[in-house]
Amino acid sequence: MRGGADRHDEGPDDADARVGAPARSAAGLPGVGHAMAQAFERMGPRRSLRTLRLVNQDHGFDCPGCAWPEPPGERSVAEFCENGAKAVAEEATRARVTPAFFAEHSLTDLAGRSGHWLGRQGRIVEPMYRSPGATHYTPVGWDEAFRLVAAELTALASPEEAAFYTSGRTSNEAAFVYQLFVRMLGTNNLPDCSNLCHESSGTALTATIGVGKGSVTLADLEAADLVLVVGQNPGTNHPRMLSSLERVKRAGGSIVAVNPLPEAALLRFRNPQNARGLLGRGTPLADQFLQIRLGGDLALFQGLARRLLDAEDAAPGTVLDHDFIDAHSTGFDAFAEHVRTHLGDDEIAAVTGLAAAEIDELARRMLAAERVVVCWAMGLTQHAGAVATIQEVVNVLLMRGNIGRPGAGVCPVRGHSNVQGDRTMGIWERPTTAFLDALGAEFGFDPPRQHGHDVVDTIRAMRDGRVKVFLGMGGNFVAASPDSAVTEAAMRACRLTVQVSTTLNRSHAVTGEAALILPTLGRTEVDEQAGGRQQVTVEDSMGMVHASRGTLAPAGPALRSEVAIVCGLAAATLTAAPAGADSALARVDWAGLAADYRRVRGHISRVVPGFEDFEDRLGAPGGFALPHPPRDSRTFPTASGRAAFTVNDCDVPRVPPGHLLLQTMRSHDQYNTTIYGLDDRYRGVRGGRRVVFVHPEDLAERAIADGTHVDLVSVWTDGTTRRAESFRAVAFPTARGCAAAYFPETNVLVPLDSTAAGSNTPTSKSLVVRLEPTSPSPSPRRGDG
Ligand SMILES: Nc1nc2c(c(=O)[nH]1)N[C@H]1C(S)=C(S)[C@@H](COP(=O)(O)OP(=O)(O)OC[C@H]3O[C@@H](n4cnc5c(=O)[nH]c(N)nc54)[C@H](O)[C@@H]3O)O[C@H]1N2
Ligand SMILES: Nc1nc2c(c(=O)[nH]1)N[C@H]1C(S)=C(S)[C@@H](COP(=O)(O)OP(=O)(O)OC[C@H]3O[C@@H](n4cnc5c(=O)[nH]c(N)nc54)[C@H](O)[C@@H]3O)O[C@H]1N2
Ligand SMILES: [Mo]
Repeated sequence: MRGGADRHDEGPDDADARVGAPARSAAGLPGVGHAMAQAFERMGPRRSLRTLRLVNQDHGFDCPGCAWPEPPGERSVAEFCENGAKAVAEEATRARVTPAFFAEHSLTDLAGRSGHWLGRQGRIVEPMYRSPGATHYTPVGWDEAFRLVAAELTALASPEEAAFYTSGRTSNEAAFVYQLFVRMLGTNNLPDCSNLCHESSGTALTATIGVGKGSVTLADLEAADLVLVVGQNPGTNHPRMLSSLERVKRAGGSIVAVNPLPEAALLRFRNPQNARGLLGRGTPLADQFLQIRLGGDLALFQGLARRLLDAEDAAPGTVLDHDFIDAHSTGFDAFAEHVRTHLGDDEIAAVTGLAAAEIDELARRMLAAERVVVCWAMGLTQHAGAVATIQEVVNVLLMRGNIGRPGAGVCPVRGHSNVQGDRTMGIWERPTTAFLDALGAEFGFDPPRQHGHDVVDTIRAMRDGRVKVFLGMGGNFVAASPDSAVTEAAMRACRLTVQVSTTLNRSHAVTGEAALILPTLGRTEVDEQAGGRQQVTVEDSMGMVHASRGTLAPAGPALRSEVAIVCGLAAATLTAAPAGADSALARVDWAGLAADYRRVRGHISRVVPGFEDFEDRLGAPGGFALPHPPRDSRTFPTASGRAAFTVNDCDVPRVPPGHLLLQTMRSHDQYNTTIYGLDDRYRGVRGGRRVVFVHPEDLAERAIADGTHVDLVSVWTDGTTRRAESFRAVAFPTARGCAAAYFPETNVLVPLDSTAAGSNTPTSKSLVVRLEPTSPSPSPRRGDG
């Protein structure tokens, strides 16, 4: 199978990368310099300084960069990072995508452009319509746009023939009215970016501790005496987390990094928020670096669990927290029996690529630590065995009572700035009965009970003609989803696709027969409604809810807020519902909700637990914490009322001879599918993205010289292959047998059916691939970067 986003790149994006040595530390002055250069280029100096001053301040807006929490109280003037500045600049850019632009560029033209080029065209400022089969978008009024959507939705044989995607920047208020609209329409087809992201974490944590969210606060993390950072690259993706890790070190704690790549920031961090970090050598962060093979983490944690059991046998009563295990957990005996008898040392060594002595050392650190936090991100969640792996992490923490007390716990580090809040607001294809009951009681209707489609199932349903209308609340569904060729064909098979967006991306170019682009305000912009100037709210990765108020003038006068767009769509669609439909549907005052978001928050306060007195509590500096029973009172809302030890089998992909495991990851110059630039500074790559990092000995074994161009060919168990063309092989100190390349270019390689058991998340971090050289000799540019 061929095709997808990677085939159409042109211009500078396809240029050969220049490759130099990877960095040995992260941030410091270069980080500040890069942040300012990006901001000045896109926003100009005055706008940059004015805007960046307000990021993550009590009276400013929440950084659209990531979901890492803001420290309470003592915020530094610049509570943002290099990559937050890039995210702000992307939104606050002065470039505009106007109707004249769309008159000039056909859909075919746009589909031939790279993601980098599309994003750089700037902010979309008018609603645009592609009438069925048309070659170009043309301007359309808002009322007409709403009428077009309503006509398609009400013409469907069933509401199940529509799907409503959400990316994670949508505010709580917009998410709440959105899911209300969709459920009043009659479906739970609410796929979201979580399905591609931390779904495995939510699934594993709900099964074991009863809450699908992390159990630590920022204070807990900083009070830990051992922090494991597993499958995460915070130097690029959560730079403000490094300040917390630095504080862990200053307080005498230690840090262990578990990663196939020696990510620069995990090794040494120069904090740009203080003079020492700006100019000095910085703080060495990781006390131990375990260079694990892709997908080896479950075996590592089982090896660790066995060592803890052995230590308990040697000195009974000194290792395990028997009081906790007896009073608060189930399943310990079966778990211990399994760990003792399941994986042998040889298997663990083969799967992890780690020496037994390395795991011994980690076990000693665990035994010496009273308070342990494990942090993780996509390196754990995007594997076939992701849910089992995260459950094994929980097992190891439960053994010594490391959940539900200060300084200890689980810390899945979320991606999008409000992805966790969107889920709390009901953006979920598998809502709980309790949530639906509360929603139905508040609005006097009977919400649909049948579970809906997640992302992968939505693609299958569009491909098979079972879903005909797609609406994307932000994001870039086409480029972010797996199996690009399949996803693109699925999208093109729809009758109507609608994107609510800030900037241009591939999902505007690869559309259904008819398509709409509805341009929306970003987080940085003033949101003026009939009821006055509005604020919205977000929830960070640690369950803190706070307000966000935009301050910049909107990118154009025609832009509408996400809340206003949803309410407009709902008013047009639900009142047009056929006679006999539940009359409650027509009773919601959508215009009133859009006029004053306090009304939306009023509804949220009565539907979503933890939001009682929402409006009043918003005033507190730094916001308020949502309840988390395991953290707050060591109560576990599982079926048994206790935390569950689980038995997990090790399931790693079989790698045939000559093949490698490939992970698809982020460079330092991208935000998911938004490509800011073509460098990956910390990994020593400049000016190009089509690179594949491979261990020098794995290259030598294949007689592929560093710098050779190769096609990446993924092989799937059904015998199909998928190809991404022309990547420069880069000799890199990754774990043996493993390779790494950037997404979204490599999404063409991810088979739609290759997903994690239990969470259905695509296995973007473990693809079986082979390298097929396309150029006989290496190109000569190595080392000049
Ligand atoms: N600047 C910037 N910030 C972002 C984003 C962005 O694109 N740009 N994206 C946001 C989003 S939505 C998310 S979800 C997060 C993503 O944050 P990350 O999860 O840090 O992002 P990835 O680039 O996917 O990096 C995965 C890391 O896990 C490691 N890894 C891969 N496989 C394995 C494995 O099997 N075991 C172990 N132990 N490690 C492994 C990789 O080497 C890499 O260091 O970042 C958020 N923040
Ligand atoms: N191969 C591979 N694939 C992956 C991953 C991987 O590691 N490897 N990671 C996965 C992960 S973790 C995630 S979260 C997904 C991300 O999937 P998405 O969230 O769908 O993708 P993004 O690239 O973050 O979306 C960017 C677009 O969002 C729009 N946007 C930005 N801000 C706003 C806003 O405030 N409002 C609205 N309405 N629109 C806005 C802009 O138009 C922009 O082009 O990708 C997933 N895909
Ligand atoms: Mo994500």
